[in-house]
Amino acid sequence: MKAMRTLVRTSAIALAASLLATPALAEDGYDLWLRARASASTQPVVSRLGDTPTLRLAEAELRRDLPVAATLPIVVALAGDASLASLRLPVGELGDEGYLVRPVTLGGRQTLLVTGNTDRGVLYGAFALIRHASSGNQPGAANLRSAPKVKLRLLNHWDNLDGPVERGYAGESLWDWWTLPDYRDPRYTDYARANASIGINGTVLNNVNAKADSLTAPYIAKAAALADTFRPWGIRVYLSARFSAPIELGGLKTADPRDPAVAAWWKAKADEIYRTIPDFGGFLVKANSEGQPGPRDYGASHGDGANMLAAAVKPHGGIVMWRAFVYADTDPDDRAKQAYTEFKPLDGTFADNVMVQVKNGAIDFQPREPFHPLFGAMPKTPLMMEFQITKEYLGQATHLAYLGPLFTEVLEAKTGRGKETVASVVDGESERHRLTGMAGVANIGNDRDWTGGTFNQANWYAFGRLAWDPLLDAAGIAREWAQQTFGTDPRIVGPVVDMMMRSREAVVDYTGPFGLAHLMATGHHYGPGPWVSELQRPEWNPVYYHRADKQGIGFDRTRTGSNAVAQYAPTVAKLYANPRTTPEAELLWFHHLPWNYRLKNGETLWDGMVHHYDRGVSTVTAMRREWDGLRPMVDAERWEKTATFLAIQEREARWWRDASLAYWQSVNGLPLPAGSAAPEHDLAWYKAQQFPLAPGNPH
Ligand code: GCW
Repeated sequence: MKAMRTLVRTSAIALAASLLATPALAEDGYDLWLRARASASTQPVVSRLGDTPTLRLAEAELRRDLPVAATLPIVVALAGDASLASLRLPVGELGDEGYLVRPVTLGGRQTLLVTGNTDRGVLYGAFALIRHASSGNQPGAANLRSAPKVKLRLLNHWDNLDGPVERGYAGESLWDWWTLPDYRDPRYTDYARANASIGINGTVLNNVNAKADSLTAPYIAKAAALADTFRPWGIRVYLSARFSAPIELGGLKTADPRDPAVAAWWKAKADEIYRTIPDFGGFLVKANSEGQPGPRDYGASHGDGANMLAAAVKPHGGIVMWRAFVYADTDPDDRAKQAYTEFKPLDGTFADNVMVQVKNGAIDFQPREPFHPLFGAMPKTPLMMEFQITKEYLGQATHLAYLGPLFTEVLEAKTGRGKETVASVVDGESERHRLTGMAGVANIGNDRDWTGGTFNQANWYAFGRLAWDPLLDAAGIAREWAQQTFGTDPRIVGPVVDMMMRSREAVVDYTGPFGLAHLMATGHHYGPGPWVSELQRPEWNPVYYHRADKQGIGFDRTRTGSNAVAQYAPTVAKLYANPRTTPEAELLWFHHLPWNYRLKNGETLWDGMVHHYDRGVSTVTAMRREWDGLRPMVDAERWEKTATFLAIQEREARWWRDASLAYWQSVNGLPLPAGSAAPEHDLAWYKAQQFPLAPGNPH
């Protein structure tokens, strides 16, 4: 008995101690950047004029999540509400998604008004005010006004219908297609809310490597259940369409877009979808790329294919996003040139509800690529930007790489046509296109923290913010994310932003400096494989991209090589044609240079490369140290996971460096510069590493 009592008492003490040590809320990252909550003492007074599901959400968000006491009562209302008429608010330029938040006198009372021309605008205004307050500002004095510069701000999920996510590193698909449409996981709502908070207004539910099944009646009903859940949050659903579906589902002999029976099948399919999902957004298509079917199978063009589908959704207001990510196994030309060669001649031939979706660079989401030459080259066609949020080639979920600088570097690039930048092509300013869009390949799965690690959440966040306004700067976005994610104390925000802003360049440095690309191991794309040369198609092999030999390294894309530089506007092409005027960060993307080529700082190319690899590793070491210093200020759970991931990253940065240097040395026979350590193992050891079960790799 006594023993029992002692036991009870000891466990009570242990329990009390553990309660003291454990924060009241589980700090598992589920709340993303939406961690702010109003407390009893800060609970704002919020009222609402008008009644729609979306207005109610705006009201509820503010009531629950405004973290700082608002000195004024808050009113959410549509700008067209009769009681606001006398205020003559400047809402004309807000369009149908913009918002205005400002103090006004309403019915003789000072109030903080959150308004927009539509309820979606009001909801974005509510989130903007919460963001403003969670970043340490006084809500009472808020004067916020913004309208999205880009119309379609979409996530692309590469989710397969049976669960796995292609290039996904955060668990399985969020969508449980099996239990849909009956069971609507509450998490679908949390997903929509997180997206709405950063302005994302559409989502493509299934993989671009699509199965026709997603277009069958049961799957349309499942997609409709998601659409119903997302709708109040201003989010529409889209589907990836498999081009050969008329054969697979419709029993037709062909999917030739010029065949009237094929066009009729798609039209009937679109009608069926819109009967179930009246605000369905449209189709995303990967055609004639990496084994996917498409119009080229029948000698028809990408334009024929896109326009036929566009005609099917047009009566319902839908659109087609046709991907330009094509390269043919029959084409021996430089892979970097093929999308431009295929699509540029089609400029002006697309229907007005088609967008051509172009990856940020001409190869494939590498740690660094020059901007895609199609941006600026198809003025008559609205081009949609495709970024990859999931870090397929940048260390996947474990390596910390904040993609803000990667995204903005591309958006800020000048196309060489007057003042035009990639951002001004994408946001439509350049050619005044009505349709504009930005897509991000999602990094979301059913992991508790959504993205497989706290810092990966920042990439989802940054994508949303840049899709809203492509001119925002990466450091500013990092700061507001850090403030909302870890609190506003400058002693944590400063180091976190510093780590983030160095992180992507570190990955470039330890995986492939000076514009080297596509050096990853086969299939999973995780670790180094610069030696790989035996794959069936030349452009699948890293040796195709780096072309290293005893004399030098790099891909000659000038006139003496593939002449890919000629795909850029003349002023840009001229810069890229000469190694002296090519930015050194992109040097070996455009030039094959001798190992003893002199860099601007006087070093040889080889020594410079080694120093970049060294710097990549030492930056990760420094990031680790910075994070160690934050231990007392971050909750244990999130701190621990990031600390462990940084340890993995440091080890693997060294692996990347050592494996790469061992290989380059086997090619050039050069010694390492003084002070640089020899690789830990010999080349054979690195070559022997195999990871057949790495995640995200389609089988
Ligand atoms: O990034 C590459 C990936 C493929 C992907 C393809 C694409 C969906 O390795 O997994 O397929 O590009 O963008 O279509």
